[in-house]
Amino acid sequence: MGKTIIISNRLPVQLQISNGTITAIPSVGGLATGMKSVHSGGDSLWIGWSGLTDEEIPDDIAPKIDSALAEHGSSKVNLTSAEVDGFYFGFSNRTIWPLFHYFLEYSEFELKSWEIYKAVNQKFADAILEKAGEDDTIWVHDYQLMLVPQMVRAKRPNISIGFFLHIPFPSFEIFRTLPWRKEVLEGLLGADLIGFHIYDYERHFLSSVRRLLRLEVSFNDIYRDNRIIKVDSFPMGIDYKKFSDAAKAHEQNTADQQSDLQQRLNNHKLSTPDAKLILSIDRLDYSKGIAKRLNAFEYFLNKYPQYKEKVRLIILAVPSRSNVPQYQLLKKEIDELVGRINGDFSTVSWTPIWYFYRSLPFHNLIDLYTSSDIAWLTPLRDGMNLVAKEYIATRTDKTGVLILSEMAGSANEMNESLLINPNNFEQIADALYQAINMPKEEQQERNSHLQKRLARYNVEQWANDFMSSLQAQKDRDAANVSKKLTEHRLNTIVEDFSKAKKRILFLDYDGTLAGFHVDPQKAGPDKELYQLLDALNNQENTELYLVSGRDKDTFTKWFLPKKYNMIVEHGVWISQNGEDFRMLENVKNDWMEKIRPVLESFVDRTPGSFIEEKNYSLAWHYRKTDPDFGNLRANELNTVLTSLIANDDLSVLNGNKVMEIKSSNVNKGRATVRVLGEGDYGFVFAIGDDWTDEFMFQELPESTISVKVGRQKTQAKFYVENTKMVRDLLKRFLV
Ligand code: GDG
Repeated sequence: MGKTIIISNRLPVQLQISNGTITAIPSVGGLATGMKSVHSGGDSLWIGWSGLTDEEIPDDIAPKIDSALAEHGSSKVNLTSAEVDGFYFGFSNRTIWPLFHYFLEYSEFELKSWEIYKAVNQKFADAILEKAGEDDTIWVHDYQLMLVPQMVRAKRPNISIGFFLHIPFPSFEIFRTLPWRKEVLEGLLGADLIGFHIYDYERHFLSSVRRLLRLEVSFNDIYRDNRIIKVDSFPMGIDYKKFSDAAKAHEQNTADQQSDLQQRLNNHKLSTPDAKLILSIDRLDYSKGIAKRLNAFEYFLNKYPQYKEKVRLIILAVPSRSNVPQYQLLKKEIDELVGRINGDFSTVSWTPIWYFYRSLPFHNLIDLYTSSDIAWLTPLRDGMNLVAKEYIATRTDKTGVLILSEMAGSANEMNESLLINPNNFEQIADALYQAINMPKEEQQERNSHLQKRLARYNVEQWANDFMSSLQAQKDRDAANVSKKLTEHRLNTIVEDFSKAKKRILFLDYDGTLAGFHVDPQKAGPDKELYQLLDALNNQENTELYLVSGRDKDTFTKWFLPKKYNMIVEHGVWISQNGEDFRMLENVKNDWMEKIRPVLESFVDRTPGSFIEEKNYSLAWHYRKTDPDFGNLRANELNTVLTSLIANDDLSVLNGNKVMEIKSSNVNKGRATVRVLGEGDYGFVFAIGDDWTDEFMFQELPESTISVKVGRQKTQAKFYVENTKMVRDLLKRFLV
C-alpha cells in the first residue's frame, strides 16, 4: 500500500517567522479538516505553496522551513513573487475564476499569465514526481492546478491520480471562449477520477470533453487512448461535529466568557426583542453577489416598510485577493452602498446594516451563526457554499431560516431552505418576509431534515468517498489488464506464429491499421503502413487479408496494385492475389432506392453528417456532427429504419459514429470463415476496433488470436491500446 499525496495551491499550515525562528500552525479550513482522515500519520504527504515567496524567505531560514513543514506532513513548492503574480493572481484569479463563475467580461486572456500558469503547474508536478512512488495515490485540488494530472501522468503512466474541482465547471458555451481550453481539458484528463461538487458541473465538463476533444463518453466514463477516466460528483460537506459542538459549548458560556461581539449582539436583542438578525457571510468576491444583496435589502425595506427598525443585516465580508483590480472596485462599491443605505434608512435608534470588512476568529463566527435568525446567502454563482451548511449545523434548537441562492452548489442538497434566484428582488423580498414570519415549528421541521443530511455526509465522508472511488477505479483498471496484450503474452503468440506451417491474418483497416479521419476519403494509407503490409504480405506461408466495410473502389485504388488480399463492404466482395474483385456473397441492392431518401432527409436535418454509398450498402456518417445531436439523430434513424426494413433481409450496423444498412447475411465473420475454409491454417489472427469486427471475433474458430483495438467490451481475447500499438504488434510477425 503506497502513501497518499495531496496537492493544493496552499498548504494546510500557516508559517510565522519571528526573530529568525519559524513556526508552522495548522490551518482550520474546511479542506484541511476534511483531509484529516486522508492526511494522517506517516503515510501521507501534502504538497503546496507555503504562502511565502522566495523573496520573502531569508536564505538561512529556508532549511528550517522544510523541517517545520515536515512535522506537519507537508512539503513546499517554492514560488517567486513573479510566479505568484502570473499563476495565482493572474491566470487563476483573473482568467479561470471569473470565467468558471460566468463573469465572462472579467476574464482576461493573457498569454503571459498562461505561460506562467503552465510553468508553475510543472513545478507542482515535479514536486510530486520527486516524492511519489509507483504505488502512491495522488489527489490534486482545484482550479489552480488543472494541468498537474497530465504532467504527472506523462512521467508515471500507471500511478493513481484523482482531481477535485472546488468551483463550478461552466457550460460548454462559456468554457469554449478560453483560448487554452483544450490544454486545460487534456491536463485534467491525466487523472483517473475527476470530481465535481454537483452533477451539473460534471455534465458541463463531459459536454466540453466530447465537443472539444471529440472523445467517446459513455455515461460518466471517458475513453481516452488506453484509459478510462471516471467523472463523478461528490458534494463537499463540513466538519459537522466541530460546528455543532462549538454551538453547544457556546450556549454554556457564562456572561463573562462571552466575546465582545456576543455582548453587542445580546444588547441588540435586549433593546429590540422582536427584531430579527439577518446574517450574510462571504469572502469579498463578485461571485458572492454582495452588492446585489444590498440592493435587494433596500428593495425589501421599500416593499415592506413595516420592517424598518425590525430587522438588522449583518454583513461579514472577508478580505480576499485584494490586489486584483475587480476586488478593489467591488470593495469600493460595497462600502458606498452600505453608506448610502444606512444614510437613507437609519433612525436615531437603528442602523439597518452592520458591516464588517475583516476576517473574524472562529468563536466570533459561532457568535454570529448562533445569534442570527436568518442566514441570507445569495451568491450569483458558487461551487458549493459551505457557510450555508455551517449555519444549519450551529442551530442546536433547530430554529433559524436559511435563504439560499439556487446558483450555489449547496442548493442541490438543501431543498428545505428558501431557495431564491439572486437576480429576482421581488422573490428575495418575499423570501425575507416569509423567513421573518415563519413559525418556529416549520423552521424546526425544515432544519431537522437538513441537519440529518449534513451530519451524515460530512467532510470526512466526502473525502473517504472520493478516495474509495479512486481506489475502485484503480481496481477496475487492474481487472481489465487480464486481457491486455502484455509482452509476455505477445511472446507466446509470436512463438506460435513462427511454429505454424501456414498462417492467416485478418486485419481491419479504419481505426486499426490507420487512425480515424473526419473525412474517410482522406484517410489513405501512409508510406510506413505500405512498407509494413508489403513485408507481411511477402512473408513465407503467410496470407494477409484486409477486411473492411469500405467500398471496393477505394480499396482497388489503394491496395490492388499491391496485390494484398481484400474483403470489402463487410464481405460482399473479395480480391485475392491482385485479381479484380469478385462477389463473395450474392446480394441485392434494389432496396437502396427506398432507404436513400430517408438517409438524405437525415443529412438535410443534421449538419455535418453525410451518406457514403457503397455497391451493396449505404452508410450514414455522423462523426462531424455535434456529438449530442448526432447521437440523438442516430437513435431516431435507428427507430425509423427498424420499422422500414422489417420485411427486407437487411440489418443496421451501428459502427463508430456511422450507421450502415446492408444485407443481413453479409458480415465480416461470415466472410472470414469462408476464406478460412479454403486452407489449413495453423495460426489464425484477427484484429479490429469496432462493432463490425465483433462478427470476426465471434465466428472465427476458438483457437484464433483475436485482438481488439481500444479498451472496450469485446469478444476478442486481447486488446491493444491504439493504432500505433497495432503496427508494433504486426512488426513482431516479421522474421
Ligand atoms: C470555495 C468555493 C466551495 C468565512 N469567513 C470567515 C471564515 N469563513 C469560512 C467559512 C467557510 C469558508 O470560510 C468559506 O467557504 P465557502 O464554501 O463559503 O466559500 P469559498 O471560500 O469561496 O470556497 C466554494 C469551497 O471552495 C469548498 O469546495 O464551497 O463554492 O468558492 O468554511 O466558515 N472563517 C473564519 N473567519 C471568518 O471571518 N474563521
